[in-house]
Parts: sequence; C-alpha cells; structure tokens
Amino acid sequence: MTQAGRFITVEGLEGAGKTTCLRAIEQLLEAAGIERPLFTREPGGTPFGEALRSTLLDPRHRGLSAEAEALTVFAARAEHLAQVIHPALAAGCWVISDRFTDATYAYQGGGRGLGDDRIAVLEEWVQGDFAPDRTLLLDVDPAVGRSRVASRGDGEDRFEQEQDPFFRAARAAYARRAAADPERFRCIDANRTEEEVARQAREALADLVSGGAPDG
Ligand code: T5A
Repeated sequence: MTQAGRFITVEGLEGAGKTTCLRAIEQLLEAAGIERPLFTREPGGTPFGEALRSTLLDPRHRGLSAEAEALTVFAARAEHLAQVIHPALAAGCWVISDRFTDATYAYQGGGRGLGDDRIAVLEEWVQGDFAPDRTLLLDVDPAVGRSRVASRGDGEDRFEQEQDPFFRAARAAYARRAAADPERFRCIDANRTEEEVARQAREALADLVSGGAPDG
C-alpha cells in the first residue's frame, strides 16, 4: 500500500492547547487508517534540535538578541528538515509538527520586532519554497493562555516569562500570516473548551484525511 505524505503544523501562543489538538489529530489519522504518522516538534525534533531547544527555553539566557534567537531556531529547523521531515515525507508518512516557521514569524518577527523580511531571508535559505500542506492556528487570548500555563504549575520558560505586549505582537503576526494564506491556514478558536478545540481540529483536516488514506 502507498500513501502520500502530508506535512501538518500546529501553531499558537503558550497555553493555546496544542497538546489537546495533537491528540485529536492522532485519533483522526488512526480512524482514517493513515499509517505511521510522525509527531514531532520545534524547536527540537532531533538530538541537536532538542539541545538547542533547551538552550532557547532556559531563563538564564534572558536578554538573548532577537537575531541570535532567530538564527538558532533556523539552525534547529535545518537539521529537523534534513534528518526527519524530508525523509519521512519521502517515505510517504504524514508529519505533524508542534510549531514550525510560522512560529518564527510570530515570536521573532512579531514578538521580538525583527519583522517579516529578515525571517523570510532565513526561510528561503533553509527551506526554499517548502511549506506545510495545512497549518492549524489555535488562536487564544494571551491572558487565557497564560493563565492555563500558570495553573499547570511547572515553572516558566524564557518565553513564558515575557509580558503581554510580546504575546499580543506574536498573536497579531500569526493572524497576519493566516489572513495572507487562507488556503493553508485553518483558524481555531482556542478560547473554547478542549472538546470544542478537538472538534475544530478534526474538521480542519477532514478534507486532507479523506484524500490521504492508503490507496491500493
Ligand atoms: N518558539 C518556537 C520561537 O520563539 N520560535 C520558533 O520558531 C519556534 C518553533 C516552545 C517555545 O519556543 C518558541 C515558542 C514557545 O515559547 P513550547 O513548549 O513548544 O515552547 O510551546 P508552548 O506554547 O510553551 O507549549 P505549551 O505546552 O505551553 O502550550 P500548549 O501545548 O498549547 O498547551 P497545552 O496543550 O499543554 O495546554 C496548557 C494547559 O492548558 C490546559 C491543558 O490541560 C494544560 O494544563 N488546556 C485547556 N484548559 C481549558 N480549555 C482548553 N481548551 C484547554 N486547552 C489546554
């Protein structure tokens, strides 16, 4: 049996509920008979990428320059693409990533104020015109997301220590990306209950899944 691999990304601010959404996607793919989906994340996804992730999230690096941050996420992404994403897609697997390049436009482009143009240079350099087939954007009020993260009670990483203006700018950058590419993006109201977010996630992928089950 063969199947066409698809690349799905899930985006949103902290506490948007990406974990819930990823569980719903896993169940959806299983029910549709899509075999061997690969779930991965950014920054991360490879030993090198996970090491960079730990460094990026470490609160001791508070004040890291926006440029260093952007270059680091793209270094991790280059390795993720070469070692994991491209090989899996070539083997016909679906790849589902918890964050990808839209997060760089949101956090470094918007939140840190680097702007889209400099991110676009790195994007072109690292990935050419490669892009997700579908991106689920979990749009959450930053205050709602942050209160969810706080109630988890496991401490704050370097990004979670940022303040409201940072998250508002990141949310606005995500919204601009989604508005500019409605073919790829599906916006999910992540202020709703976990069940409702899961339902919206399933709906957002229904067309791809129905066209992506194994043939033959
Ligand atoms: N980053 C990443 C960049 O700056 N640039 C980049 O290019 C990339 C790729 C990664 C950080 O790196 C930055 C962005 C990030 O700050 P991360 O851990 O991947 O960090 O991202 P976080 O957003 O911090 O992950 P979280 O785990 O905090 O968010 P989730 O996954 O969206 O939230 P989740 O599902 O764990 O839920 C959080 C809590 O809320 C509850 C859950 O039970 C949980 O307790 N919850 C809900 N409660 C009520 N209603 C709902 N609908 C709920 N959904 C979840």
